[in-house]
Amino acid sequence: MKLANTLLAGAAALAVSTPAAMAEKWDMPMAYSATNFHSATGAEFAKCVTTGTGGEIEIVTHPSGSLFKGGEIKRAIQTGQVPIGERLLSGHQNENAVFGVDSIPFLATSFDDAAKLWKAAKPTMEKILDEQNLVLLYSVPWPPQGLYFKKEVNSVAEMKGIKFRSYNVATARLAELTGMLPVTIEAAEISQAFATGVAESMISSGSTGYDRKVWESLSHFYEVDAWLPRNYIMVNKDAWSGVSDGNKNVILGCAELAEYAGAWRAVEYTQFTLNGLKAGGMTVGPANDALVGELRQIGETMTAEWLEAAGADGKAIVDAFKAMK
Ligand code: PCA
Repeated sequence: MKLANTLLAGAAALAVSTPAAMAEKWDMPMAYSATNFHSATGAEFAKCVTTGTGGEIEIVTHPSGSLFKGGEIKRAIQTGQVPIGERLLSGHQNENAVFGVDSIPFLATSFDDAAKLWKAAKPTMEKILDEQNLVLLYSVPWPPQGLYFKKEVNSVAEMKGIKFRSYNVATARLAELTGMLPVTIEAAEISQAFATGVAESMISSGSTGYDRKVWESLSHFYEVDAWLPRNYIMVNKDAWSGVSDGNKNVILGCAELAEYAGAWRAVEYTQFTLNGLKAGGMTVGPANDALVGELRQIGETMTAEWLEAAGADGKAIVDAFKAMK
């Protein structure tokens, strides 16, 4: 008993003499290539936090799905395996349809509209994430989504039977509605999937096609501008509660800067990567009007389905977004 008391007293003295906040290392898994603008933004954010907290919190990013794959990142943070990370927001549409608000075809098709839609959706997202033991820090859009093929395509009929790489619920549904065969593949693995014929087509940004050098297997990119999905950075709520108020302010400041810088980078990266696809030998341009018309019809079906699934929360977001336009 006496020994226990002495040990406790010793431990208390040690706690008092230790600096108020011990240096902590926060590993931050990210799913996309190190050279991608989301990863570059995350690396700057990490540096900002490390510098701003005087090294009390050192964030180390792990891009390319090297620590956890995209599909594993949210759970890893929720369960405290890592304190922080980045994930595609619409990757959780199967948990709650509201997460897929940014992947409704033709609802928000420009950077401006995507920013408005995010503003309308953010309070609801924060609430849902909070209920899941997560704190939302910042979010950055991907460039507009277009269709990749290994042949010229001018109608939905010509898509029938094509193996289509999907990355969320909406992309898998798009495949079904166009008669294609969806197969879910992480961005980090698409070069391999296209090279081996596991997939022959996808909808994504010029950015992801460029990052993964898809011209080695595919030939056409149609700028459909169907939607602009988002990535977001989240922190485990328990990890967040352990952060001092001063350091929370630093992290929030760095997050605001990252959100702004990331959005700017996304715009810059759009044309740069479309040029890159062309330089790689791909045919890059708008889809023809007939195909766009057919895709818009499919978009209407998907909008109705989403509104049905997302209920009152979903409708409130879409209404708030439309009121801002
Ligand atoms: N790239 C990511 C998501 C959206 C995008 O443009 C991907 O294809 O996985």
